[in-house]
Amino acid sequence: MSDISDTMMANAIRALAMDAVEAAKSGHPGMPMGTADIATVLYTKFMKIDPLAPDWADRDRFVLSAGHGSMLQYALHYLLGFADMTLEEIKNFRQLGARTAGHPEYGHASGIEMTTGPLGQGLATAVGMALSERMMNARFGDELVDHYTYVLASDGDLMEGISHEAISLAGHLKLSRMIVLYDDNEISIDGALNLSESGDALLRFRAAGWDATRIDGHDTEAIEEAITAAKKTSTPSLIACRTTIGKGSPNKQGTSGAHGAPLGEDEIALTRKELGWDSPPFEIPSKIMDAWRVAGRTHASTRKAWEARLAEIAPEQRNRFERVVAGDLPDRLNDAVDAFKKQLADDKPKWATRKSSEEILKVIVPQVPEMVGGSADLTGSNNTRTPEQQAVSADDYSGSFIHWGVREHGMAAAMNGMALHGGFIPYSGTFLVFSDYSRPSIRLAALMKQRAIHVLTHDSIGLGEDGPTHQPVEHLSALRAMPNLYVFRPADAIETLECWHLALQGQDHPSVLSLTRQALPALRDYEERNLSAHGAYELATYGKDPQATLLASGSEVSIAMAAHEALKEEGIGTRVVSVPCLDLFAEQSEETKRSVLGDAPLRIAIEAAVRQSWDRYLRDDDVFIGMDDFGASAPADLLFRHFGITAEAVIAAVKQKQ
Ligand SMILES: Cc1ncc(C[n+]2csc(CCOP(=O)(O)OP(=O)(O)O)c2C)c(N)n1
Repeated sequence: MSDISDTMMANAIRALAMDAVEAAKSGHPGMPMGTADIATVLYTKFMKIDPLAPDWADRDRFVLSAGHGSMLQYALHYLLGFADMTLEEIKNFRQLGARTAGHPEYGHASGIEMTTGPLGQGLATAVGMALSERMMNARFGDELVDHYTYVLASDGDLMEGISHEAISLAGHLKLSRMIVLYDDNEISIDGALNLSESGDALLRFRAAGWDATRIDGHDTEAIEEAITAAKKTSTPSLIACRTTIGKGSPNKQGTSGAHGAPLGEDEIALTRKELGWDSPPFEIPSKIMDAWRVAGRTHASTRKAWEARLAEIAPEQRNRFERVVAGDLPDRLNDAVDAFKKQLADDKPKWATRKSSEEILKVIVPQVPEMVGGSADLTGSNNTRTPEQQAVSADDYSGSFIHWGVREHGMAAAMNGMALHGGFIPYSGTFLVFSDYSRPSIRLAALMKQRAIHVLTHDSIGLGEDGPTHQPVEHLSALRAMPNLYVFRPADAIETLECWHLALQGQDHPSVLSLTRQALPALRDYEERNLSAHGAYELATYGKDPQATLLASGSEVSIAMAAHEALKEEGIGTRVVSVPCLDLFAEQSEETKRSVLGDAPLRIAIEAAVRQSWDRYLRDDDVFIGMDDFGASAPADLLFRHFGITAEAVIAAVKQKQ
């Protein structure tokens, strides 16, 4: 037995946190100092991880939902012996290029399970991780999948609205392997928590189907007992750990002054005394360091035993496990896509693109069984469920469709958790207009480079009578503004298939599929190449010197085609360029862009939405036909006429220029 106490080990975290924040002259010392005891017990007695194999698929997951306490995670990784978390990195806390960013960033350092910082996201994302664990377990068994998801959450995490969606989902799905350690320090930035909160967190979680206890978050035995008990319950668990923020700082602990500013040299000196910590900044006494490094090796043998088990299972099952964990698509998908493309070219169905998407899912989901569908209570409208897909429930996690309920934000966050966990490709649905409700989580998916596919239907005034509250207007431009998010807006069934294929192939980004409620004509013939892959392509052209290039996406491509045909009758030549993905088009070479845009004297962009994202391709005298205000409640055909988004308007604009 080591003679190093838990408290001495925790003090190593406290010292690293206060010294790194001091060196950076910015950061949050209070949270890591307050939660050091919880983290020490969790990581030395429970966390099934191996710092030498940080991506081991059956590791326990830890999510630092209170991302401002990032030094807690960095200190832990350094002490446990993660190779990439060197002392140099700790000293470079918050500096450009360092792994030790202000908030933990996924991909910057191994062992960081997700990017956190926007409060509430970690807690909600962890729901998707815990759900994935159960779903992978149902598919591959205890031998391969048997781990826990731990979350360290703060008052801010619990105050955010998304926490409601997250805890009710986790409770409903009985995610018993999700354990939330709540840093119950009664302090936030403005001061005491009771300035803005008087609810009972324990009752709230219990009401959602969790077990919940409160303990002294500095009593290491109590922490150990509580986690041991939580692991045994059949419900998700909340452990409210009453802590003192900035624990150890004589003048700042217990106050918001410890939250987000360096303690200052004098206070640090006093804190060292209080903690009995004699070492200079960034030095850890060797006995304490040894104790941490020994803790870091605890599960090396567990990991090796797991690898041995994996090596022994039937090759087919092992290959499938390894493929889905790596996120690779099965080879057979390409053939299935191509065959269906040929069929669509023959059949020329006049489907709404949401319906096309459903028919496509019927073809691809059986080929890609790691796809997990869902909808925020709009399954019949989003067309995201295939007949074979069974719903996932607390009694049976083997299905591949999730009824997320009316929880768009929680759904998008949990989808991120599923993508991060590995083993699944989450796709899900709501109306495009409600992407406003899930946007913060979509943004994190883009930042973390995660493949979450959002099927967003009812994508314009074309949805008709539900009116302006349901008609997206600014959403396409707003979503296109987000880096590393690809917004696909296909024009017909074949384009929808191409866009689905691109979204699936895009392993390092989230995608939006913006789909119509209303039926659309078939516009495309068979072509083996994925024409949508460059974001835009010439769909039709007439005349030696076309008068205009008509650029359009989604449902408006058929309007452009109607105008093109009518003008052709009159001997006036135009080109139609279908633009299923402006984000992909933006990435093309200048040469490709020039050739697609062409050199006709006039460009007309047509999209039943605001003009903003088209601006970079429109010159001063070019024309935009779309929306510049909210929509209205009426049948769709009438609305297109009312707002002047018609072939006649396009024809008039071309003729006016002549
Ligand atoms: C969505 C979101 N809103 C606001 C913030 C800014 N912020 C960071 S920490 C914090 C609250 C701090 O209180 P608490 O969560 O209790 O953390 P503690 O002070 O205990 O470290 C706020 C408002 C944020 N990170 N995310």
